[in-house]
Amino acid sequence: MEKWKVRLDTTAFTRDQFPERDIAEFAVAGRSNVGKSSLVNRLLGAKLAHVGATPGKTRSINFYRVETPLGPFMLVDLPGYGYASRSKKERRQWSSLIEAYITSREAPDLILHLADFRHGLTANDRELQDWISGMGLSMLVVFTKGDKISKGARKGALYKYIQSGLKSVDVPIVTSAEKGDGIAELKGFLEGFLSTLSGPGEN
Ligand SMILES: Nc1nc2c(ncn2[C@@H]2O[C@H](COP(=O)(O)OP(=O)(O)OP(=O)(O)O)[C@@H](O)[C@H]2O)c(=O)[nH]1
Ligand SMILES: [Mg+2]
Repeated sequence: MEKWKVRLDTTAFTRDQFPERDIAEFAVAGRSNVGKSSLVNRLLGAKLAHVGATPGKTRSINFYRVETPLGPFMLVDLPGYGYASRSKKERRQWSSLIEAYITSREAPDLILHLADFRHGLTANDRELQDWISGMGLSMLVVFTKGDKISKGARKGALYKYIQSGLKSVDVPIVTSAEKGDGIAELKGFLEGFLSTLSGPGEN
């Protein structure tokens, strides 16, 4: 697999700062602290996104432009949801920014829905899944922090989560941003997905 070339394209705090939607776009969504920015860094092979030990690290929407042998795409790191101890006003601002991102311009081609492999999908995650799928958008569930579960127990845990019902265009990928597990698989999936997208505006 060839290396991807990446750069931070745009940091948006308001809807008028979103870049034009002229290439494929994949967004990374999930609860606060689930490991979105860590996965973005690991996937892109660069320490571009800020990672934090306390939830609520990423407050802006960050657009990373990625060049691959199959064409360019934008990888979008979203702020996390479900962090209860923020003020109500702040939580509203976040969800309205994310809603604006999804609805005010052409929606992303795929949403990577990240969930902590130790917990599976929470009530908040299910709300997100219902909302996204209700709009007819595609999601791939990606489990994070896979290193926290012993290798022998991973298959069983994955099976249990699939059984409990989740919306995903393919079998969820179990990753570890820390150890690198599942990263090549996710890269391969995204390249495959990219190659299925076509039409005016793409590439
Ligand atoms: N063990 C382990 N820890 C991880 C992994 N990925 C992320 N973390 C840790 O989880 C914490 C949160 O990581 P972030 O990448 O900042 O999470 P985020 O989802 O971007 O968080 P917000 O921006 O606040 O929504 C950090 O302390 C990371 O070091 C992983 O694969 N394994
Ligand atoms: Mg983050």
